[in-house]
Amino acid sequence: MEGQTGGVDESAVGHGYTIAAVSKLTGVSCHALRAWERRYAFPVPHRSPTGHRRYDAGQVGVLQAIVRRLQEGEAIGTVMAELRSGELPLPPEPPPEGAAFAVPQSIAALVDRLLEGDLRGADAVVAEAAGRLGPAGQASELLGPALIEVGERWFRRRCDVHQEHCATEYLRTKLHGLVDAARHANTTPTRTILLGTVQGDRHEGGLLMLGLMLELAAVRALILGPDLPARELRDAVRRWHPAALGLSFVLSRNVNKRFRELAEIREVPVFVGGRSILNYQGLARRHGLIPLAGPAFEVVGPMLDELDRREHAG
Ligand code: B12
Repeated sequence: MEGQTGGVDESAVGHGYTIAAVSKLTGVSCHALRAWERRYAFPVPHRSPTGHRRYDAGQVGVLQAIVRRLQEGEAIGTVMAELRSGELPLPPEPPPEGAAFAVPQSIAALVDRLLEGDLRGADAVVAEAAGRLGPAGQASELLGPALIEVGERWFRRRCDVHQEHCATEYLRTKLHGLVDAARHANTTPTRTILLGTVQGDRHEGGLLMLGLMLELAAVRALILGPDLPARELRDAVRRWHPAALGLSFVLSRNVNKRFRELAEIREVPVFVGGRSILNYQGLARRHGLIPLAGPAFEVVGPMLDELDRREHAG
């Protein structure tokens, strides 16, 4: 199965493999790939600008290792548990040259410095980026992608947990700094939006990115942080009367249940975004929620347009 590329559209590789290509390369059906993503959180693809799944060469290699274990007669649940615990033998990392996703130089340099514990070196990379990018660019072109790259390296066992924690902590601190500076500069906010993640979801990178983009757009972002029960979100809405609530969905667990709880919050429009929302936009609408798929810098405009439209409608 390894090295078998016949029949796969190579043009897809520059932007990542399509689900059909991965299915051809690994022998795993498209249906199973989507089911494993939901059930075992692997393989989680990147998304093309139009929202289609795109897998990288490393994920294809891991899938091939999984298929080998399945062919040996092992059950999928056991193999996925082996993957999580680090027991599954994995193929070597594909070379970065010509890989499906070549990580831009400054992102790789920043992550390398952080994993070496070299914070001064990391500061130098960030300072260089700050010299050529505004705060939105620093967040969306360097800090956010670096956060994801750290996670990917940890996942591929190219770094240990303490290295990942140190790097993630640094990147979150930098994002907080940008949010703080934008908030100070935003002296006459036009409206307030509450931001959080739902119960069980501890990923706060998306919140910080969205908070930054909103502050830069003259909106006060009250970031409540991650992992909030719906009851707390509802109480916060009743206490502070914001113009809207924005929730980031990174994990796709219990989405149905969370949507049902959020449907009870009727006082303000509830926007839902984040990497998991792509698969659940119809379900969100059926619960009266407003899904916004895409990076924060792209969706802030439509979010504010929607609020304007609702305000004008009365
Ligand atoms: C950092 C990280 C962590 C950190 C989080 C630290 C923190 N305090 O935030 C830690 C180590 C805690 C962690 C834990 C886990 N993680 Co994690 N993590 C990540 C990682 C590497 C980056 C996430 C991130 O910050 N992204 C950066 C942000 C900026 O991007 P974003 O979320 O896509 O948001 C953008 C847009 O979507 C949009 N947006 C976001 N929210 C919103 C909201 C609205 C309203 C709008 C309009 C827009 C919008 O704006 C953002 C900027 O453009 C991702 C890998 C990845 N590829 O994303 C995995 C990932 C999200 N984690 C994953 C998993 C499985 C886990 C764990 C279950 C691992 C484990 N076995 O324990 C736990 C779960 C913890 C929990 N209960 O939540 C999976 C999720 C799969 C899934 N769909 O369910 C991922 C995708 C990794 C993978 N490749 O499998 N994780």
